[in-house]
Amino acid sequence: HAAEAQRTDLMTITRHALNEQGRHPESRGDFTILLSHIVLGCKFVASAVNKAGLAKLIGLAGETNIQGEEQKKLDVLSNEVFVKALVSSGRTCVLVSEENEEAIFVDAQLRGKYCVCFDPLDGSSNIDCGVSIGTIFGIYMIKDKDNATLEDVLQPGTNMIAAGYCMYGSSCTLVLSTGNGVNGFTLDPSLGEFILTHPNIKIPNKGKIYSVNEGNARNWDVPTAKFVEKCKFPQDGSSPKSLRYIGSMVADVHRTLLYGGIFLYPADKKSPNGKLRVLYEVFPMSFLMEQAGGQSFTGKQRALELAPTEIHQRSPIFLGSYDDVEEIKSLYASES
Ligand code: AFP
Repeated sequence: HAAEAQRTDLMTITRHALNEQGRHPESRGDFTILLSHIVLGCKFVASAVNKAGLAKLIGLAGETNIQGEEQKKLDVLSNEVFVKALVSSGRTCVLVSEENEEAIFVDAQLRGKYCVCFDPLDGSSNIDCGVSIGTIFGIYMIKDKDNATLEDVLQPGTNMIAAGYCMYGSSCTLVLSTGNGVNGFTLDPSLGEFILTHPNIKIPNKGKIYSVNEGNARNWDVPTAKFVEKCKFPQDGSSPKSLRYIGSMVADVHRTLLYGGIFLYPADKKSPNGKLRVLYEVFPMSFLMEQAGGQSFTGKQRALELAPTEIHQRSPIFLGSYDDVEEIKSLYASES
């Protein structure tokens, strides 16, 4: 249709959230407001990341230190923007950030019903070479606003009501689930709006890609080693899988979600719990994978059923296409 060449009916992320709200007649728009504050944080980081290279070369306002310190600053800056945006939304109660050792309890007069666990700038070791990085977030409902405790953020991932990530890559994409499938929105820089570009994302049942830091191979356990061996030397007549590993979880998971395959950060002898953090890496990504028709497994159980006891706890993780995760599950099952 020639008439479709220029789209005029734009589904912004706010419009989408308002539509979703229609499914919950009791809702008063609190989630939409919370989301708009998260989106503000993402737009800020997107713009700051774009300028990061320039800041280093020519020094942007106030940034006189050219010893590579703006990299650290970008983490810290992004965190401050997110914390302030979340608190000022008036819709949050407990916040957990990768950047803060302790959980943040919002002052009583600004308290709302949501708890947000987030990593404001994940994969930050990739900033200096311009590789994709991202923000990850998971959202819970508070049990009792007047008695907020750490228990409110130490819930199993199955209690999450929404999760998402924003990838700062060749384009800026925000992927979100509120428990009703997964949708992807791309930032139109000329409008400053996230527009629905990837409606109802479903991960292929089986993929041709595996994604892992193979430099850790000598410390892997037997099921992980067997699995990767099978990716390279399949015994069932199928073609070997391709290896893709960026080292930036958002980018590796985003590719896995769109193209299919498996992403793994397993346990190894040196790191018995792997590297990735349960609250703001493992849970949100597992929630999105399941909502897209894939699976997520820790080596012992369904990842979302983990019951965390510490806010910065780590867990091994295998997530992606349903059939590919099924294979690693059966390798662990035959091991025990
Ligand atoms: P950085 O923030 O230090 O770059 O770590 C990124 C990360 O937490 C995650 O985004 C990657 O998936 C993972 O670490 C990569 O870890 P390895 O460098 O050990 O492969």
